[in-house]
Amino acid sequence: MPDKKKKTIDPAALELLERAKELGIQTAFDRTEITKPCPIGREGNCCRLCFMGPCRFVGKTNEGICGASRETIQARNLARMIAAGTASHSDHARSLAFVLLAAARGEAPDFKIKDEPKLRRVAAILDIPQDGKTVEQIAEQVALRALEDFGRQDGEISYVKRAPKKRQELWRRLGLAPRGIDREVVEAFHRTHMGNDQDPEHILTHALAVSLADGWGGSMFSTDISDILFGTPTPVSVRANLGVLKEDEVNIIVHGHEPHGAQMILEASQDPEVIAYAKSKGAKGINLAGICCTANEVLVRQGIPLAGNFLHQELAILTGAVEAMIVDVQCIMEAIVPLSRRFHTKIITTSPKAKIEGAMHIPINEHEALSIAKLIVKTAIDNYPNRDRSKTFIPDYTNVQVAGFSHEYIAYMQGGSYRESFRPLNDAIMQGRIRGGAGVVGCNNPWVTQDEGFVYIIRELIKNDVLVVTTGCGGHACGKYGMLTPETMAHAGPGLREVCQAIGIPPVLHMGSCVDNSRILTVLTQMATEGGLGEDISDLPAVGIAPEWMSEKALAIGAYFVASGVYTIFGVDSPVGGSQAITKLISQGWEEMVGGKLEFEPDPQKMVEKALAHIDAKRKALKLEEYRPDRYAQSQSYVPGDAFSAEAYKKGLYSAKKAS
Ligand code: SF4
Ligand code: MSK
Repeated sequence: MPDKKKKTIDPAALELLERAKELGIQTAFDRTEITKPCPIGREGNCCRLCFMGPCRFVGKTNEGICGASRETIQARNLARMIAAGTASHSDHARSLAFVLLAAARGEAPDFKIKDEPKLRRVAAILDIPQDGKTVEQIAEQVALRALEDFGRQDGEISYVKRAPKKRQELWRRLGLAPRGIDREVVEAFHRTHMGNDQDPEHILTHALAVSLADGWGGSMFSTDISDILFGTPTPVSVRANLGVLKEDEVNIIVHGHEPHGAQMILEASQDPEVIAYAKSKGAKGINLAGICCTANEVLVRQGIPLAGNFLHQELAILTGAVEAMIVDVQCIMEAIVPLSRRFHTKIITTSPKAKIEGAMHIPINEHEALSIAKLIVKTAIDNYPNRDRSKTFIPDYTNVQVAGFSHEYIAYMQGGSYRESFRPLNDAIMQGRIRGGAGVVGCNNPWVTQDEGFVYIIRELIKNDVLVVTTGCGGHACGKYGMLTPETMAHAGPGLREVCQAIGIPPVLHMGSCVDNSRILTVLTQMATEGGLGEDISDLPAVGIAPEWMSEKALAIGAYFVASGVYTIFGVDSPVGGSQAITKLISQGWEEMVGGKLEFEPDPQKMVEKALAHIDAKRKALKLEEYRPDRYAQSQSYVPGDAFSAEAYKKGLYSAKKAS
């Protein structure tokens, strides 16, 4: 198990964990210490795929009762995790496709096409004729085309053609181009049933195809349809951390992943009649904040403040100041329901796919979404008088963040609507001003110190002139410590800082939720096709890092980055640590096949070293100017670097400032 020195670096979390101790309440941080995960299963050495087992591969045992080898069961376990992650992202996309379809047909009156230009761009990619069609007719065709890609039985999913040409050809040659999203997921579960596919390499090659059905299928459709319905993100300035909760307002937290319910909750909370109702109960107003990726969805589009990342969900309830936590799907801990009973918080589940025993269940459907959302918000308001002020403790920490860098905005910021392109970014990399790029993304995991990996790795990367993009709970981590502000450029290397100064951006760009990792695929494709950096994603000096991963979705994301040609490093521990052969297959083996590889490295310092070595090797292969850290060292910083200061690091506060 990783050697963890402290639970979190977040001062707000530390204060609430202290409070939990005083109240005799356990959180995931404590349960990690109490629960003893099975060390055999943790490193992938357990098979429970049939009832002759479970078969545990310990000591000299190298085969299960059916004779399955250690490598076969390791491959099956990993493939199943990737398939489950793909299913989750993709089913999220399916929900959105149905919302878009209902909106287009006038069956969901509360949802509108907010971003018509995006709709038209997506329709053009899908070869949907637009002449003489109304916006609604085009939207209907886009929704139907997305749904077709779920049920497609042969051929390939529509967005394969969005990848660089060379990559498409490679996928077709290797049989990796996904035929249909559901088909690839179902086949993964079929192949890994007892007594079926028993060649580890064959199983894991299909796992790559499954993951591509996520990245270039489900996730990419999620991003596109959310943009069409709710707007393509552009930068917004938002406050982050638990200090965003208010003493004198009804605090409502949205948590989970899907945006459409949260969007309706937001609209309901802004309704003058609903606000008046809140005032009639003694509150000054309604304060909406978010956790996990539902937060990201409303943060990057509507500037809704962030209460925290994955490990903050219990802490938010511990403040005693949350009237309702409204949850949809994914990453919701069952523990929040018993915890909520210690306070007055109501947990309200809103997805027909996810109920929690003891929680209120008020499913939101697209046909009468706003009226249901108003009912939910009024339920929270009715709970406001039940808040026990003697139990309320809101840690006074927030920080400013700028989020909302969609791939469209990244192109726009490099030239405006007059000449938007990726040319300036590519040129900066070719000249060595920017050494390379990194996506530092993913979850929190209580097995490692919350946020520490993100902060350390990103600080080191930008210091070494690596431009960073982030999503998911990684984005939240950056936001809490002030790393998403333009001032952070003061801590970047001189070359990267010059580019940030020229464009006016932070060196760390928050691109959205977990499904928005698909935006990173689009950025990488645009860089690969702009010219000067090779012809394929695998040619780029770029890496992916998930320092604190925990979910199956993270593995699906990692796998689709690898299959797209990206060197991807995961922290914490390896789920295939029990087999050297599988560890080698997904690193060296996959690199030979698709140009990307997956490695597990728990030490953040080593992750940085590996990332920089890879970036430099790719620069060399492209025959780019050698990266010289001293070359731009004379460039001046006119930015004070207040929010993300070295002093704050020394104090261990990581610059999380008191809201006051
Ligand atoms: Fe054991 Fe084979 Fe059944 Fe797995 S499939 S539990 S290895 S008998
Ligand atoms: S919410 S999948 S903990 S990033 Fe997307 Fe965060 Fe990971 Fe869930």
